[in-house]
Amino acid sequence: MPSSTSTLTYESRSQTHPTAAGRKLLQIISQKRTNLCLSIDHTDPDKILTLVQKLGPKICLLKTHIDIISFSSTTTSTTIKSFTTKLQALAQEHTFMIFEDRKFADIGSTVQHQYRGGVYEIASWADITNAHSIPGPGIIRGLKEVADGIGEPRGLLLLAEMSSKGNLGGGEYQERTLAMARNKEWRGFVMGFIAMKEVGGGSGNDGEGGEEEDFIVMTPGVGLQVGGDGLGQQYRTPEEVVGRDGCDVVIVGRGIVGADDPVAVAEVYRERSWEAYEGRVKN
Ligand code: 6AU
Repeated sequence: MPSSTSTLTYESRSQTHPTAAGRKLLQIISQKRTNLCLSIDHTDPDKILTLVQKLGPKICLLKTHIDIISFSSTTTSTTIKSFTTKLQALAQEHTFMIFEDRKFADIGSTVQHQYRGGVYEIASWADITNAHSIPGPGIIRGLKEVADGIGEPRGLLLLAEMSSKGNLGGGEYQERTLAMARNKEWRGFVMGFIAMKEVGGGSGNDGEGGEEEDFIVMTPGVGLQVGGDGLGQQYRTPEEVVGRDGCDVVIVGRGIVGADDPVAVAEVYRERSWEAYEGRVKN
């Protein structure tokens, strides 16, 4: 019987994770005692930088949607490059990684341009990005070729299931996404999944050699109470997501960004998500 990754500590996984980005993230999680990813879904670049400066100590990962930011509306000479350079400096200062939530979904050749080039040059500043598995393995191969040319650890998450009501993921789609992720060709690149519960994991599940397989599961749709947003988003609590369903990193956007006191609320999310993890690995 394969053992479950969700019973292992972040610290032990940080020694053995097959991707460099995954090892770095698991080390940060373990050292800072935070499995909280902040989804900074703001459109004003200056507000983002101010908020990230305050929230940096609470998080292991900052998730961006670079294409929702209104760079043209700023009065400063902020360019995209100087903005992403500032984010990288904040990541260095507060020890967190950056995840651009680009959700690539095209053929390998097209995503290479989208990842490397355009106005955002995502591969140059984002440690982690994500992709849909719908186009087939060529999307992973294309992204990996770009990542390999960067010279810094780069990790990819595949979307196995979404948090939104009626999404087509999960079930057989998730199984096929997992099978795609297991290909040895990208063992050092595909670090995990966006999913709603633990995916894969354990010894004897790697397809070859018998080493432990370890996919980091990051989960959006997390709130302090169960609920929704009227546009299909569905919220579950940190206890359900981390404690019961074995996910590793909680992704929280509006629950923190829209709060009157984002720092105090982020601490509640951090504490509850961390305690849910501690309870899980003790059992
Ligand atoms: O906490 P929220 O609802 O304000 O924000 C959730 C964030 C948003 C979504 O684009 C993203 O998480 N997201 C994702 C990701 C991270 O890939 C997948 C998904 O299934 N649901 C989801 O909400 O920035």
